Order: sequence, then structure tokens, then C-alpha cells
Amino acid sequence: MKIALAGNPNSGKTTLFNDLTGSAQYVGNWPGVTVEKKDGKLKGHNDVTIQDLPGIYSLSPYTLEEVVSRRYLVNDQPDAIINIIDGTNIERNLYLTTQLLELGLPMVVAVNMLDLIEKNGDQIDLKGLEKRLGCKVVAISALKGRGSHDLAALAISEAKKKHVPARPDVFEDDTLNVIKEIEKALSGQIDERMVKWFAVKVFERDEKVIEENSLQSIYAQFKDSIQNVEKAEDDDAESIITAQRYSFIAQVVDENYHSARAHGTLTL
Ligand code: GDP
Ligand code: MG
Ligand code: K
Repeated sequence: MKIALAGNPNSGKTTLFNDLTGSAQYVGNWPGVTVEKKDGKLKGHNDVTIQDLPGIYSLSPYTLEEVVSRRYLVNDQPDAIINIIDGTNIERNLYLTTQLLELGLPMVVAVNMLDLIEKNGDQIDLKGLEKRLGCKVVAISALKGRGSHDLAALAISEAKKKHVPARPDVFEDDTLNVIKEIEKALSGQIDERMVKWFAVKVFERDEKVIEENSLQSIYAQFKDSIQNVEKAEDDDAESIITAQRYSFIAQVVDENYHSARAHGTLTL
């Protein structure tokens, strides 16, 4: 079984990776690129490989790290994703999360830096996050070794169940309607689990994805509908998707993360 570790730079990926794998890790390079590739066996589980992905902020096609990560996730299809996020910077970190959730792979979100969240006196509603994101959410402190064992067990169990996250309520109606139509057209043409991911990519006119997967005719079929949304929203398709992700995240964070500071505890 393969479990991929995905997250923003500085979210604690390396710390968690080392905690999960102990010293039995392998360091190499991704084929043809200089981005570091690391995998290791989960401690006590010789049949479970943890694949460390490069630190990324999104799955867009602009940086080498992002291209490497999304090729791995889309083409190699790990049995589950552990998405580690910096719990002290949850709003920024959840951007990648909304994209990973579309891949149709079993996934667990690990809110890291629990020790700092507690130290700050912040409150995080893990059940509320689960409900909004549509996947399991656990809090850990990779540095202190808290929660990583349960996290790994949960990722293995989600992988065995092949439990695919429900679609979170990210996109607004006009956008979502077109995305769903694209999904219908894609259905039967590509791996069924990946339909959500590809539909958003087609909507965004992601040229790399469209070319690599010969989706030009599907795109042509929806070109007008996409343009209609762009006219209505007075923005380009890619920015529309980005803006809607951020407004969804702002709501989710507002409902489920309560910062002691934001509520007037002034520390001098
Ligand atoms: P990466 O860039 O995602 O691989 O992140 P690292 O594992 O290198 O961690 C970034 C920094 O955060 C390092 O200084 C870690 O020691 C620290 N760190 C990681 N996890 C935790 C945690 O749970 N609590 C605290 N306080 N610091 C952490
Ligand atoms: Mg690292
Ligand atoms: K809040």
C-alpha cells in the first residue's frame, strides 16, 4: 500500500515523515528533475510505503514541484493521501486541501502544530471541519510525536475502505453547473474517480492537462458555457475557481477555528 504525504512547505511534512518511517527512509530524485523524492516504510508496517511529495501551495501547473506532485497523484494514484496542514496557518493551507479533495482518492487531513494551537489558546472544531471538507480530520503534533500513530492507522483504514471524500460545497451554482456538465461528458472517457478533478481542470482551461489527456474536444464542447460564466462573473475561469475556493475556505475557517487573539485577548 502507498500513502502519499502532501502539504505546503513548512507544514511539518519532513518531521511527520521521519516520525512515521523512523530511519528506514530512502532519498532519491524524481525522474528527470531535481526535486527531492523520499519514501520509506511505515514503522511496524512493511507493506505500507509513505511517499513524501514536494512541498506545494497548490496543484496548478506553474512550478516544478506542483507538476511533479500532481503527476504522481493523478498517474500513480496512491492508495490514500495524508494532507498535512499547518494548524496555525489553516486558511492558507486549506487551499491545497480543496484541490486534493477533487482527486477522488481516500484522504485524511492532519492538522499539525497542535502544541502551538493549544499554546495560543485557539480552539479548532475537528468534527466541523470533517463535515465541511467531507473527509476525516485529525489534529497532530509531528514535532512532539502526538497523534501520528492514529493518523497512519486512519489513513490505512480509509485506503482499505477505498473511501472517497464527498464533494465539498466549494463552487457557486453557475460554476458548479458547468463543471457537472463537463463531468457527465468526461464520464466513461477517463478514470471515474478522477472525473471531478479533470472537470475543474477543463473549466480552468489547464492546457497541460487538456493536452496530456487529449481533452480538446471536451473543452471545445463547453467553451461557450465557460465563457458565459466568465461574462457573468466578469473574471477569467481560473480566477473564478481560485476566488470561490478562497471564499469557501474563509467560511470554513470562520466556523471552525476560533482564535483566542481575534476575540480580544491582548498579549502585551
Ligand atoms: P516541511 O517543510 O513541511 O517539511 O516542514 P518541516 O518538517 O521541516 O517543519 C517545519 C518547521 O516546523 C520545523 O522547524 C519543525 O521543527 C517545525 N514543526 C513541525 N511540526 C511541528 C509541530 O507539531 N509543532 C511545532 N511547534 N513545530 C513543528
Ligand atoms: Mg521538508
Ligand atoms: K474564527
